[in-house]
Amino acid sequence: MSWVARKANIQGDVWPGLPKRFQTFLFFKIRKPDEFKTRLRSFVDEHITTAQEACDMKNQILEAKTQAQKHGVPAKILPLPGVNIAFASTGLAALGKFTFNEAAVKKDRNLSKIFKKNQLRGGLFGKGMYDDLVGEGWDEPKELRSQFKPSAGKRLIDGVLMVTASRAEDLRYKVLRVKEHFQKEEGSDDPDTVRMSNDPCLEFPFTSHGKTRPEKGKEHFGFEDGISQPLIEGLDEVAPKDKEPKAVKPGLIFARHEGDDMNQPDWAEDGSFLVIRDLQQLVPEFEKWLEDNKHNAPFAADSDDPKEKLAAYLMGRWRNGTPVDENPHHDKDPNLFRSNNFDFHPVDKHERCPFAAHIRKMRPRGDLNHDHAVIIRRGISYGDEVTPEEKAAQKSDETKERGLMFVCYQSDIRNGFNFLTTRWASNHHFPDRKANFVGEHGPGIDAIVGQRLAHHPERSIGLPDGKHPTEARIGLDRWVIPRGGEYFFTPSIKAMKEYLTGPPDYPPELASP
Ligand code: N7H
Repeated sequence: MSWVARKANIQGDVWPGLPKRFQTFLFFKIRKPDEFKTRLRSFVDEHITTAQEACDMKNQILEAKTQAQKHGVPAKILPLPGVNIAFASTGLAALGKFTFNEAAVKKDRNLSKIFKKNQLRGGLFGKGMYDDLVGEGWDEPKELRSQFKPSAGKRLIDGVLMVTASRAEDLRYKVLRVKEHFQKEEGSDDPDTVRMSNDPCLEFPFTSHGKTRPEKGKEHFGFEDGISQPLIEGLDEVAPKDKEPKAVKPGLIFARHEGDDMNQPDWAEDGSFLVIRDLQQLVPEFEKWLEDNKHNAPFAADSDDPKEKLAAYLMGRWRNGTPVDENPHHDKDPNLFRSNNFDFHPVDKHERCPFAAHIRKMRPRGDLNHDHAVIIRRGISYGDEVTPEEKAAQKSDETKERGLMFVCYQSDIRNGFNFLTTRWASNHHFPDRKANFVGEHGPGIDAIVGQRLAHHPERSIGLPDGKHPTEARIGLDRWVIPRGGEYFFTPSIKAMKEYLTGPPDYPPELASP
């Protein structure tokens, strides 16, 4: 299949991303699998936004911006709603397309063959986020939202419908249409008089909402986000600049492509694993810490703006996006605002970008010979702006939660999200082999998403101080609270029209957890 054909087969949020100022996450539970399958088949053509359609949307936005610039007027916001769907392992099991009972299935010769041919590989996907991250001790159950916790041993989420739009009213309209598609009474097809069923094939146990901040592009800590994404061979046509990371094999994101070693079943081709994670951000606390510590960091203390320099050290970019590797002194050069043209060389030093800065931990570029743990990020902020009262108290109001609905895609959760979080972000000694340059305590934990187990050292990062090895270290607080999430698989269009909506592979008693 050519890449042109694939664009009509891939869901658009995976690549190139759905344009979104507003997003609703409709987490669902499947009640009647057969009816759900029938409705899903027509839903795919009527509502799912493919990569091809998402590319067309992006072109329309670009054209509107060009026209607006030409006429010196603000660009018109185009509605451009989008919809994608993804399934948790429990959702695939509800469709009879995944089994948790491997041992029992393998006792039957026929089922055993089916298992070998069709079972989606990936132990973490099978387990789900709760069992994975609580089980391993990373997530604290008390901090997780109830919807992400199993109830009476049962997981509550079978899948997610993600609806996006550029205007709130278009989003509301599209969400209604999506719900109606799965929940209206049989035959009630006129949108003006639609009747919702009392016994629908799908329930929505809960819904989350994301919206971009008034300062578009910036997340709640005030950093420009969504700058650096991996370029994908065969899909992204732009050539990377000299120091930018090279394009990656498509198999790091898409199943059954070059670079994907998971040996997934045929039906999974062009699909991608999706991770959604609710990360609450303590913004006033983050600002207070910067204020309190701005004079404790060498070089920051005597810079023009110590607080901003300290923030830039933690992130690896100034808040306006300027990479500290390209300019550690200030953020005033407009050519660097969204630059991605850096590789941390010379990698035995961190005079410009601390080894433990968030972007260096999460995409180590020159620090690694092999770019193997790569994700595409599609997150969106949620919650309201910090109030003047919170600012004055330097403390988040418990009733006003805000954060990031972190969303990412990869062909293997263990080598993508899970690896980045547990092996890189949370490990004081990554990037590896830096002890000679930063001292025995290592580069430090990721200030944004590093998680700490009880037996781990206190949170800290090493900072440049002009010495060799550097000696300066600064203790960190925790400003991001993981509130739970789930692991999903985003199938291709073809998989949803054929395999997934076909007859079950296993009887319900052998499929269910
Ligand atoms: Fe991170 N932030 O807004 O503060 N992230 N991130 N992230 N992140 C990046 O380059 C942020 C999180 C990655 O290619 C930027 O687009 C926040 C998780 C990766 O150079 C900013 C949260 C994971 C990159 C933020 C959060 C990652 C990246 C710079 C949570 C993985 C690309 C802007 C609340 C498990 C690195 C940009 C590269 C960049 C923020 C979470 C990964 C500003 C607030 C959980 C791979």
